[in-house]
Amino acid sequence: MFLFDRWDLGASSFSPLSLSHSLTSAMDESQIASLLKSSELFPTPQSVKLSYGTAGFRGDAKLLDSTVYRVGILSALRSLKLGSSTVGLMITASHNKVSDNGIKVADPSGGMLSQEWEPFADQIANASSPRELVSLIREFVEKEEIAIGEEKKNKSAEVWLGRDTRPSGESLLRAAEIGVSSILGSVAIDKGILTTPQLHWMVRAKNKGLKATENDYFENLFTSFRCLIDLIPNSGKDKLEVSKVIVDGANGVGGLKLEELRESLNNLDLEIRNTGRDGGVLNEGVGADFVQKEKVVPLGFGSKDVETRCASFDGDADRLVYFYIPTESSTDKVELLDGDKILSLFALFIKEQLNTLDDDDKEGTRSRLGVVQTAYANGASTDYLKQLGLDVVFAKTGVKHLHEKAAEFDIGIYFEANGHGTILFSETFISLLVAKQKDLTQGSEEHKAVSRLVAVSNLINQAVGDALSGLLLVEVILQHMGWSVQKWNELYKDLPSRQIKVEVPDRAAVVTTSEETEALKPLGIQDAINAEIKKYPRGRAFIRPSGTEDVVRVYAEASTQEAADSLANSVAQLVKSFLG
Ligand code: 16G
Ligand code: ZN
Repeated sequence: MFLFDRWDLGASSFSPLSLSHSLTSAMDESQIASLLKSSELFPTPQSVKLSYGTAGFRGDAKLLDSTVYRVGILSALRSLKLGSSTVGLMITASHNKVSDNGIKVADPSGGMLSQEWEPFADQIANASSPRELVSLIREFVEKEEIAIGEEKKNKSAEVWLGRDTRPSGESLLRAAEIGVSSILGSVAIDKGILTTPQLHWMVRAKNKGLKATENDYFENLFTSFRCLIDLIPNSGKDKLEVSKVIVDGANGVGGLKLEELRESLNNLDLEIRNTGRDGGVLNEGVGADFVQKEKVVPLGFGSKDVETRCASFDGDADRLVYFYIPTESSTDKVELLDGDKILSLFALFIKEQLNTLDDDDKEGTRSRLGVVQTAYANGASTDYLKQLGLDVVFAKTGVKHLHEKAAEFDIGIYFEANGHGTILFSETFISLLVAKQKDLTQGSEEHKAVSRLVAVSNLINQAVGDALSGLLLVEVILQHMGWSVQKWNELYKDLPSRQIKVEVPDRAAVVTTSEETEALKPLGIQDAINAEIKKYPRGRAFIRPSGTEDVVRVYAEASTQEAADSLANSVAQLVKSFLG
């Protein structure tokens, strides 16, 4: 009973003996001892309610030790549950301010943690004592039939850890390591500073038995990029008016990694700013989230860059937007090319390649190309995609929801307007393409089209949205088309839009349909919103509870900016009156 001697178990009716009995039904004593001992190092902060949310736990870095430690435990269990496959653990708070941090889990497929495990993540993160924590873990491993403890010592869990450049990352990483190792025999491997998509890519590659180091990631990027460059039709090569691209690295990890990659990219005129080396602060007045939300020039950019093609990454480089400063601009406003525009460019290029193929092949390889957007997608982009003849479907906000829907297509392209997105190729379709590539005559248009598709499937991250691979794909498509950023921007003109946050006593009172386009609760609010929408030409509006902040979000668009503002304000008023 030495295990419990050091524990002040309070005045509850708890008996060490009964705990020992119930715990050992799923875990042996040495396992329990290990968990109790390590959790003593990480007391939970008082009065903080934690939720895994849309994309992992986030908050003030000073309060996160115990959460990160506990997610370390969860990731080891996840690995054990899935036959000791490698699981990823990323320490980042993406576009949040530098004093925040966060943690999210990459499943063995390279995708987000299975949603079925999110309630368990919430429970253990909020357990108020080591005793409660251990008993929650015991219940869970029993329910999930996960064997842990002595008997698993030889076939252990493996967790790969990555972190962004935040100063709090290193000590949080140590907490995660302790969490992982507190599940006996589990191994935590520190992969150093990485972008979020790099870690997802590496985890996916490892579990597929492929080469999975950071160098392999870079090599894969530049090999497939060069392959696409070599496949550019001659006529396209000289047409590009502005060849240089300037990248805003958000003073985070993305700019640093792009610098490493640049060594091997001799086909790209690239300038990188806001790498964080020159004293800039992570995400402060810079980065994809700032540029997309504020539509203004990030720090480090200005009149000298007028009309030049520019791109912004977010703090962990899983989001990408483009922008340029128009000549006539007297303010610091930029012309934004958001996730919807990137999606449209990708869709156009892929469709062009598929058309080349399909003309020649009526028998069976006709593909199903689909695109996935959220309710935030600009209405003009949706019209454009439909007019291209594409199948457009909608998903709830949050990458995991879009990813799931995109995976239903042979080629599924998904993007959120905020710049997170990628292109998924189904395994079957890739095999078909590779077989076709072997059959077709080298140098034929069909062979080139197939080769481009295969190269895109290698270049673009199949696990999650990735600013680095997204940037390279945009760049090569623009060169292929011979387009400037202005020409690309003309694909369609965004409808003016406005977003507002409304603070309410309980945002959970808003319940929406699965695509978030209509509110089911509070009763009557949707009718009232519809009545407002009717007043505006091309009006559209919706409300949804945020998954990352304690607010209800309002989105509105209409044919003019004044109308979009006014519609958003009226809907915000409705939210206040129904929920205030
Ligand atoms: C998270 C999501 C992002 C989503 C945003 C919505 C991931 C990796 N990130 O940042 O996709 O757009 O949350 O935030 O899933 P909201 O619920 O506060 O509007
Ligand atoms: Zn991010």
